[in-house]
Amino acid sequence: MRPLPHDHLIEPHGGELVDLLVDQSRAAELKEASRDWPSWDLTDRQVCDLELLTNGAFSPLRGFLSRSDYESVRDDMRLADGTLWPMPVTLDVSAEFAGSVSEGDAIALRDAEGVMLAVLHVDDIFEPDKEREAEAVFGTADPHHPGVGYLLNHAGPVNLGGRVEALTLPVHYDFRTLRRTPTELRAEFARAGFRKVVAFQTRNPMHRAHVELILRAAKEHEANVLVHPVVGMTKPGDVDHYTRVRCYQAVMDRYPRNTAALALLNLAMRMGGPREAVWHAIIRKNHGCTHFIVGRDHAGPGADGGGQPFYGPYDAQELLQKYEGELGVTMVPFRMLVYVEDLDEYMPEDEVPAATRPLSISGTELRDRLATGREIPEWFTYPEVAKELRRSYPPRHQQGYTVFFTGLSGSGKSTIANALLSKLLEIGGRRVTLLAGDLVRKHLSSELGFSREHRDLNISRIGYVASEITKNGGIAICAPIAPYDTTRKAIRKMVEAAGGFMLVFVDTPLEVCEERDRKGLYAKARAGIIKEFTGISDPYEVPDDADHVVDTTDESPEEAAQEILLHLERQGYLAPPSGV
Ligand code: PPS
Repeated sequence: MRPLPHDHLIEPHGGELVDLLVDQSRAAELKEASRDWPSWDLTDRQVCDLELLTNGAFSPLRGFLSRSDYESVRDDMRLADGTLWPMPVTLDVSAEFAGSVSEGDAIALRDAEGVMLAVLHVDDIFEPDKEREAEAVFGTADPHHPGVGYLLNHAGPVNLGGRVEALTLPVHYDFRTLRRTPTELRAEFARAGFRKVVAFQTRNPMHRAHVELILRAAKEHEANVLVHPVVGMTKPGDVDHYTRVRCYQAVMDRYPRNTAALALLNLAMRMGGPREAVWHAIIRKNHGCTHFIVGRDHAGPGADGGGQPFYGPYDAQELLQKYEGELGVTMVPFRMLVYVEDLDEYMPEDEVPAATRPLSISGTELRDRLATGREIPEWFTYPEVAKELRRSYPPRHQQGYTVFFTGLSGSGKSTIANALLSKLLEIGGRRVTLLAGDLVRKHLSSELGFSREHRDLNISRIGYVASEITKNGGIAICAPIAPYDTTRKAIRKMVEAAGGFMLVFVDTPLEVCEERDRKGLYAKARAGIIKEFTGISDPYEVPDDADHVVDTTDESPEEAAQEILLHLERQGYLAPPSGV
């Protein structure tokens, strides 16, 4: 194998952009040699980091931080040679994997499909002090902070540091023309004659306030605009990037012709507030920008366990201001813009004249308006953005949901589920699937018995199918015994990520079920012919989170199904009468 080039790991800011992609012959050589090397399967975050290392967005980094760089970044926001760098970019691995590697080894870095993306030449193997890192980088060790939660609860215990040689950039199949490397964007700005470029970072859909803010910044600094949203990893619960990018595209012609560009950044955010703002500025400088907008609560992590914000709203502006000279990026600070109805104008919140009425709509309120199909005013967002959001977030009565029955054998689950199915089909306009216990046991779980392990497997299969139906806008009705609380809760979580979920506990007492004994199973269970029978020789954990409880000793199946229908109506899941 050819000896490794002796380049330095780092270059100061202002140097050439780093490009870690090797040529074809070196790539072939590395691939051949990698047959004998250990392989590390990169996490989603690590794939994002590797992409930005490879394409130079993280210049001057040439690899994952070694111990000395890591400690220096953590404590002083600088690499060991003094270059400003605020965020640890580390390759965390399991203790087991770290045990299979020695300093001086090379390892293959692979994506989830097993494609070899790069080689790491391991210089350093070290265990980070995670609490200390959290305190130093994020200012807190509270795991409610998403960056801290990731570090403490997900990241592996050992870091591998060293230089990277990349064979290929990770492949993206979506919005390909918008994914531009720092080199490509710099070249594009040069071609377009953009000398000054102000970058706008975002992880949210852009509404009128954002566009107004960017236009003001551009005018003030006589600069062109780069709308540079993050599409890698943002804050859990954010609007998905497909929807957001369609929204960004929809408003690009609101900027004066030939003065604005849109490109996507596959960054894995840490929600690190002030330090992250400095990091974002460095990344934008690498993409050829001269100015960087920092608004209120930049890269904010949300609230701590006590409901308090982790950072002050303008802490990020203050920190970046200290370093803008050193970085050669002009920070463009912005106060929150609000809409003043009397003047039909957006203005910073602290400039609103007394006796006028500032308006704004929070993210929560916007979600609520979408869910209930209420109007989204034009002063707040452009009709084309509202249309995209409505496509992705239809009102509740067009969203998918799951009605999940639980209860003892013979409690009446299936009968009520069938009655509900008929009623929903009579109303019409929706696709409904009944995952009846016996059909599931026949088609999905025929090999399973009734041990805890098998029951859990059975329920998680039902939950998975229900979540897929829900995600695709259908209605799933499930009616298994589902005796275990933790399993039911896991299903709720999975389905709620895709749409609505309603847990119905059919609370028919064991004595009543046993007396009915429609299938004769209770008698067999009592006689010990059927083992592990729920309620007799196997547990049933009563739910503490049921959205609706039915007692069939008082209610007929017809009445119970009607009650559930009314519950669904109250929650907004039934279509309003036509014409409304
Ligand atoms: S589970 O626990 O949710 O996986 O069970 P489920 O898939 O709903 O299957 C329950 C039906 O299987 C019959 N059956 C038993 N139930 C409980 N315990 C044991 N050991 C058992 N063996 C067979 C029973 O008919 C259940 O149907 P339902 O409709 O609930 O009466």
